[in-house]
Amino acid sequence: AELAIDLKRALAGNELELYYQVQNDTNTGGIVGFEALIRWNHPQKGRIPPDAFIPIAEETGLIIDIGDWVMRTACTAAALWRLPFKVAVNVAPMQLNHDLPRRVAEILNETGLQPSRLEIELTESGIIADRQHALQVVLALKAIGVTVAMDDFGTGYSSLSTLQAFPFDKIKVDKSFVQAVETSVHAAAIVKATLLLGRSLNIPVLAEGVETTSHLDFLRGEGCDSVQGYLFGRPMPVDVVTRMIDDEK
Ligand code: G
Ligand code: G
Ligand code: MN
Ligand code: NA
Repeated sequence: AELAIDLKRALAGNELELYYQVQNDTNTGGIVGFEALIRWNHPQKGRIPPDAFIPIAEETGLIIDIGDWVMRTACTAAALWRLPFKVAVNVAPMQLNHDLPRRVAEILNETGLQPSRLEIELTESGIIADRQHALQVVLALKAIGVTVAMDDFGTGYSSLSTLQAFPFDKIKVDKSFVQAVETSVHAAAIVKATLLLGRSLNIPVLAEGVETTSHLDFLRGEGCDSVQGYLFGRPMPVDVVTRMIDDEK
C-alpha cells in the first residue's frame, strides 16, 4: 500500500524513466528498433525494478496513466531519432480494456510518430481474460498502422491457439529458452520449433536475452530474424540511445 502511494507520486514527480534496449537484425547486425522498458528511481529506496511495481500499478489501476506516459514518452523520443527505427512498447493486460486503440491513435497524432514505427508488445496473459475483445483491440491497432508482437512466447497458456487466432507481426521467443540453448536440448528444440513455426506462418521471430556469441551463432544458424540482449546492449537512457543512433550510418 505504501508503494502504491509512492507510485502515484512517482508518475507526477518525474521519478519514472524510460530506458531503451536495442534490437538488431541477426544477419546484418544492423539496428532494427528499440524496446522501451520502464524504470522507477525512488527517492529513498533507489531503483525499483518493474517486476516489483508493475503488478502494483495493475492492482491500483495506475497502469492506465503509467501506460499512457510510457506510450507518449516512447513515441516522443522515437519521433526525434535521426533514423526511422521502430520503438516497441509493452502493454499490460488492463490497458486492453481501457480504449487502447483510441489512446494510441491520439498519442501518435500528438507526437507525429509514423504509426508503422510503433510496435505494441502483448503477452498471453493479456489475452486470456477475454479473447474476443482482445482480438478486436489487436485488429483496431493494426487498422491504425501499428504492428503487434507476441511477447514472452512459450511461457503462456495456449500459445499455439493464440497464434492461430491473432494476426501478430512478430513473435518474441522468451529469454528463458534462448539462454538455455546450450545447456538444455529441450530448450534448443523449443527455440528451433518456434523459428520453424514463425517461418511457416510467415511471422518474423525475435530472440530475447541473447547474451553470448554462442547464443547468437545458434540463432543465426537456425534462421532467427532479429535479436535482443546484453550481447548487443543493455537497456539504456534516451540520451545514450540518441548518441548511438547518431553514430549509425
Ligand atoms: O526491463 P526489465 O527486465 O526489468 O523488465 C521486467 C518486466 O517488466 C518485463 O516483463 C517487462 O515486459 C516489464 N515492463 C518493462 N517496462 C514495462 C512497461 O512500460 N509497461 C509494462 N506493462 N511492462 C513493462
Ligand atoms: O518485456 P519482457 O518481459 O520481454 O522484458 C524483457 C526483460 O529482459 C527486461 O527486463 C530486460 O531488462 C531483460 N533483458 C534484456 N536482455 C537481457 C539479457 O540479455 N539477459 C537477461 N538476463 N535479461 C535481459
Ligand atoms: Mn517485452
Ligand atoms: Na519478453
